[in-house]
Amino acid sequence: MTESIQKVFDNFAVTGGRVTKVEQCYNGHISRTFFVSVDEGNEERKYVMQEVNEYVFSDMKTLMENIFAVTGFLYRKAVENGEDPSRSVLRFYKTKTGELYCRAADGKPWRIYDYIDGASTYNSCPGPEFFTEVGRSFGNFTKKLAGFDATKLGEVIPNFHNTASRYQKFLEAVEKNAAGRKDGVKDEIKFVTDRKDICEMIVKTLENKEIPLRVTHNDTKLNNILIDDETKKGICIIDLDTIMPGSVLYDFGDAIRFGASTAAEDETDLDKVTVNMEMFSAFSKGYVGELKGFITDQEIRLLPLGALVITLETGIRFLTDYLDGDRYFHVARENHNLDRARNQFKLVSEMEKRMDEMNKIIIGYMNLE
Ligand code: GN1
Ligand code: MG
Repeated sequence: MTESIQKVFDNFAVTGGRVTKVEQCYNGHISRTFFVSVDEGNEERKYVMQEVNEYVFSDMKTLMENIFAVTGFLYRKAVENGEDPSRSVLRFYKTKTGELYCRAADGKPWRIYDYIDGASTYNSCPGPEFFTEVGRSFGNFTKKLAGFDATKLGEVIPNFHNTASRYQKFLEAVEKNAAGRKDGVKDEIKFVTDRKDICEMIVKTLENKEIPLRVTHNDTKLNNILIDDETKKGICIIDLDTIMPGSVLYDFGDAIRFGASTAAEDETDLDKVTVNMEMFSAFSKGYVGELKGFITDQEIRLLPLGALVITLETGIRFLTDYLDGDRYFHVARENHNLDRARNQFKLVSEMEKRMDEMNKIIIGYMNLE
């Protein structure tokens, strides 16, 4: 591994040196991520190197142009605000020939950025205060991006959070039955088709301009934020691949789907899967607190719907991929995508029971001065 990573590393316009250690990070479901230590002569430095999944990101050029544009914008903003950009913005490097990524000998695309020391990602939430801070950080990210010119962004994955179109693609996958798995998932298919209306709710409110499109992150899982090890503050938002015009409902919703669930996304004991309302409230406090007065009241009112819709959408995506034969999300075991889908559907049912309670919590934060 070290040798092949070294070859890729040597393409980039970094100080350069000998790769001494490579650790794989298994958090993401899409790309392959490695923490790479390099002996640069007088110092040891660490980088993050990623092999991007081109099945998911078919337009590498646009993807990387987006990332350089967004990180450049955030860098300038951090400097203006007197923040240290080396800890609050990912710093990507071009190749020695000025390209935004390079290709390894096997043709796969790679990119590199500085590793930020003294900070960690989390796959489960240690406590409510921590989750309030995560909510504040994601809210703040949306705020910062408000000044970013959305016309500079290419749509890397068209209709990424268009839940109605996800529903249609799901029906096509059922029809196609590419992996011959349809008969084993009749109950799950029914769970989805029973909720066709829910899939259309946010799309409609965006279409009729009840809520606006904003530049959003679109993948606000808890493990896409770096938390400072000492201060426990959110310092840097990572995984910038899906920054596109979207809705705060999805960003809020995805953070709840992952961070306020009482179990991991692929937990198979469904009795363990529900929404932790204390966590829901904690995140809402940070998110609404940061964005109140900045986003519209209607957006705030609809945030709980975001949690429900994105959880359903994510379940639909896992089930679609299961039906397609596991082509999109990395799987580590048999039926992994099906386990994930069932888990998300259980969470949807739990959220459905608590919509009133969630709405009340949100209204409470909305009215706080
Ligand atoms: C993927 O790459 P990762 O693991 O942060 C996916 C998200 C899903 C998530 C489900 C580009 O995110 O949309 O919500 O898995 N990213 C893409 O865990 O499809
Ligand atoms: Mg990620």
